[in-house]
Amino acid sequence: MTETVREPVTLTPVLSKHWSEAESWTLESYERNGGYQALRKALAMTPEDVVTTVKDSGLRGRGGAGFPTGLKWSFLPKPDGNPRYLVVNADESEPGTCKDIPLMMATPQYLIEGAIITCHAIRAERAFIYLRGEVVHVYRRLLQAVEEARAAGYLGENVLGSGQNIDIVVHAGAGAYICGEETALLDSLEGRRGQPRLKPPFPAVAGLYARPTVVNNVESIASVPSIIDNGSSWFTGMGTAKSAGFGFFSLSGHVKRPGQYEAPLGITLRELIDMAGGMREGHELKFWTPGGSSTPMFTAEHLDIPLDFESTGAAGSMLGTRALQIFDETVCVVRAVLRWTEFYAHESCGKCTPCREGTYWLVQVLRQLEAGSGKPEDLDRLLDICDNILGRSFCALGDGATSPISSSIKHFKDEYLRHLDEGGCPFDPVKSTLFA
Ligand code: L3W
Ligand code: SF4
Repeated sequence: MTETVREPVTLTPVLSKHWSEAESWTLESYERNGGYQALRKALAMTPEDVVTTVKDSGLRGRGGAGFPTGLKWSFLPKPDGNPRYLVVNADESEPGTCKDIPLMMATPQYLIEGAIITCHAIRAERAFIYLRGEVVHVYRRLLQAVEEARAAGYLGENVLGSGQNIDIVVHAGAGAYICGEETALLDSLEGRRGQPRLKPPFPAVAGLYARPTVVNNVESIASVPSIIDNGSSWFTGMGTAKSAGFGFFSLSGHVKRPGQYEAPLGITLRELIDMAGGMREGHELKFWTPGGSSTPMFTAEHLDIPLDFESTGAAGSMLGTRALQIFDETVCVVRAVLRWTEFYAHESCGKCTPCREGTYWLVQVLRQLEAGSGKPEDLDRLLDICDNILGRSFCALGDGATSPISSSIKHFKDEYLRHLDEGGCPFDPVKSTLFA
């Protein structure tokens, strides 16, 4: 059998290409680097042709679920003269996820231009950017970026003389993880308490104010100008057959150079760790998340899994937001899982019983186990509670809360039992800090 030789993977800086330039966030800098040429090109195309280009590019949602972006746009019913909306999900909150905020801070015009092109494609006159409330610096940056785009004629009435009116509203939420779930986000945007809605109907049919609405992640929309500029085959030339293009891989934790690595989908963690200068000196990889804590954890055995939607799924996890949290051998996996589970219990919106009650009890059992005062049967109890949450919750938050627990018990059962044998945590928390 002949072995397929893989081309060496290199970084593909597109959205991050100009991050190191002075004042990269200004419209002047963006235009100097070719910004808003894609909008001119898109406005000369029919909305249907823009949708087809994005469909052909194979762009899939960069917010975690990987739904095909152009297909989602094509689900909108035919225009009937009533409003329809674009809503950009900028409520970045998944533990470890830190790609949208740097993008909005460094080059917000990618998002603004992408949103205007998307409005043209779906025949919407208004886009909302729903931002996490705590990040006041990003809010200010977006307000400034929208203002600059409006003053230059890219937003407002008669955009670039096209006869179309398109505007953007930046809305800061109150800081709740659940408002990153698209229907809870819509409720929050409408002024209600953010809690998920029953689907269907999907937002594409009945979204904001019950009107057809496209909800897309920041990175998905920011990728649109480059696809229009360079064509769909440029995008499909990167990545894998079913996971096309490039994306941010956010490395955090115990690597020498944590940060954003923009690379083709299908790159492996081994390649990314090499790019990040390796693990911190004298330490080795113990466990990692491919896409935030809601994605089942991997170990050193999974270093060569291509980070694309299909391969991560086949290996028992999911690509998620490509938030690669890297932990070395100094970290107690039980402690990390307890910390994530406390987060889910705190952020559970309380609408459904399996998640509201289940995440509370998961924390109680994990606290006992981590302190060494639990019992061996607590492991089965944890799995049993997970069983009662997974697939029985109203939204993905409940399912996500079970991922770190079930995957850590699968890979590190002995470490849970060691806490019981030793009557406490065998790890020194100081050694796991980045400075130890
Ligand atoms: C019309 C249909 N639209 C699906 C749309 C749907 C949505 C998109 C994906 O969860 C995951 C979650 C997190 N007609 C449709 C349709 N759609 N069928 O497609 O839908 P879905 O339900 O698969 O995903 P979701 O509810 O959006 C997202 C995981 O991503 N995650 C990410 C978290 C990210 C953050 C963040 O900080 N950015 O919170 C991490 O793993 O667990 O599984 O638009 O309407 N027939
Ligand atoms: Fe709310 Fe959790 Fe139920 Fe989602 S799963 S609706 S966050 S209680």
